Amino acid sequence: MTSHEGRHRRTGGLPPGQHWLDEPEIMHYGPVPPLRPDRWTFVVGGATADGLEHTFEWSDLAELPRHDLVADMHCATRWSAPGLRWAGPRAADVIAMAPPAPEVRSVLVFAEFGYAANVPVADLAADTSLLATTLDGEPLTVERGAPMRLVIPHLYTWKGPKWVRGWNYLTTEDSDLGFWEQRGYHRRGLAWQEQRYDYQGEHP
Ligand SMILES: Nc1nc2c(c(=O)[nH]1)N[C@H]1C(S)=C(S)[C@@H](COP(=O)(O)O)O[C@H]1N2
Ligand SMILES: [Mo]
Repeated sequence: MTSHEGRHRRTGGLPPGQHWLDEPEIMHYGPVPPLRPDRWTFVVGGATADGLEHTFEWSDLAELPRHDLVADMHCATRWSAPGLRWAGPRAADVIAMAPPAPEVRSVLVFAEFGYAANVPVADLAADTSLLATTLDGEPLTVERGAPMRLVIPHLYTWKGPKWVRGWNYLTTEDSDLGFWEQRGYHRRGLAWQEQRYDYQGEHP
């Protein structure tokens, strides 16, 4: 396992029920979408503070400060991959530009082809939650989610849509569920508490 000492160094421990893989498997449901930056927008809607839908162009998000993050990846199918080096704007900076109404506790983050995931706003707003555009210093490949992918390292990786296109703020009346949440997976998905399935403990 010498590669853990090089580019891919583990940054944290191994959450319960996981085993290490050197490289993350490329994993997603459905086809890889074509890269069309000219038609790309990022939309924040649902219960926003001002009641409006906010649409960002690529150039709007490219102006935001960029942050580096080295993080392990934890897939709910039980593999973890060490030391991925991501960079991009913080999700928190997009929340600041299009904030939620006060009662909002969670979002449905959505991507191309209808993939989506439920994420608590508090997790999305964490300093370590990035809208990554590079991996290991290179622009994301299309298989890894180009042009942009959400990375929330403390949650299982299904909470980080590749080809992310925005999110909707949910109120307690909204029952929208993401792709895996519709199939019985957990609303929060905290890897450290092994929140794989919905029946495993509390969620917001
Ligand atoms: N759009 C989209 N994003 C997705 C998925 C998906 O099916 N569609 N799968 C998730 C899951 S379950 C995992 S483990 C990671 C895999 O990322 P990788 O292909 O870079 O290893 O992507 C996540 N993001
Ligand atoms: Mo996964």
